Amino acid sequence: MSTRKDLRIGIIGTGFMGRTHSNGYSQVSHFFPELQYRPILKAVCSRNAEKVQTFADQWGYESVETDWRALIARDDIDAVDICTPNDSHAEIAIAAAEAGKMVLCEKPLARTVAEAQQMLDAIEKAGVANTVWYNYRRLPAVTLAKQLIDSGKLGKIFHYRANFLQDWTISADVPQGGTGTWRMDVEAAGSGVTGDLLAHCIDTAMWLNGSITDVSAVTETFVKERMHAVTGKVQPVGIDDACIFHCHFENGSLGLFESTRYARGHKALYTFEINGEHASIRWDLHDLNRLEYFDHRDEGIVRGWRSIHVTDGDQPYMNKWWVPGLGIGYEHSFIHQVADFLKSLETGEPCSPTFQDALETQKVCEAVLESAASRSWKDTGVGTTVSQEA
Ligand code: SOE
Repeated sequence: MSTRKDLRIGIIGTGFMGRTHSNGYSQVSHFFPELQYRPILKAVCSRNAEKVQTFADQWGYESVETDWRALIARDDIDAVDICTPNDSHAEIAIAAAEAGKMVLCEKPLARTVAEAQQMLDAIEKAGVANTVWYNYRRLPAVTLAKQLIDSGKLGKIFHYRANFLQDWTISADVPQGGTGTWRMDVEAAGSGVTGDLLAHCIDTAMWLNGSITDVSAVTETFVKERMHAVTGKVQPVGIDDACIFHCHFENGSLGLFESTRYARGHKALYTFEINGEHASIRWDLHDLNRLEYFDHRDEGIVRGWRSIHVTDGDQPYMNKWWVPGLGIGYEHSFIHQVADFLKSLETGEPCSPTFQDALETQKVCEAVLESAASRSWKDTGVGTTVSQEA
């Protein structure tokens, strides 16, 4: 007799993230057959009845809803997955937790620290399983970077450098607000590149290198007014188009981060490099199966950057896929997150990044924006504050 348990998913939102998550649920049981829990695509919700039915048919959801409150009220939903724009994350997550549902929330957790804190309070009060989709942690090369750092191979870490560069908003004709361009509207998104892109870099950085304690940032909004897709009016732009910050980590290392949507030629260039006493590593989303590693302890005549193709069975997650040497893609990070979430239900361990972890990232993002606005250093409230110790 099968001992498998169903996890009945209700997903809210049918955009880009609705698709990546749905693919994760659809694939996971094929590749992680040992897991006790199996996701069931129970219901999908979106306000547009025609669109949501098309999405349900395409992905195999059993039913549709056009009001998220109706989805949350259903007895046949165990876990609510939030794939809506950022301005509805808090309301939905809090209501879902109060209804006793597990909550999986797309990043960033919220628009502000205050919202994120309320969400965490609701989750903790309800005692429900939760996770936030900072998916890049679960690419095998990034997870391998974590293993190398934790094993002490790099030694003391001095520098952490990350970029997330895009170029899709350079034209002043790109509107703000509405489907597809809500990320340009500060009301819907909370911020620009800081919450959308740097939040990824910050999540990875704090996972790999510990807490960011204080920051000094500069932001710029290159196009000051844009047409709003909903109101049809030209309105001031409230988001940061670009952000650069430097920071201290709790372990004494220095961080340098840059993100922009104005780097012509770059569509989604997420890179990081970490320099330690003995070794360095670097990674590039455009070559996501590869981790570069330099170890000063190598014999001098062959010392140099190693290019590790992270596709072998003893490397993270890769025994689940094809055969050594064959790569995987962006979508696998979401499949891995679903697998790890399902595993966490078996073990009772949290599935990081949890709402608590994502609140820490939110604190760094908010400190970055405050620092830029006030042209001064800001403590993040995460970890021990270096500037206060000095
Ligand atoms: C923005 O273009 C975006 O889609 C982000 O919202 C995602 O989080 C990032 O992974 C890719 O870029």
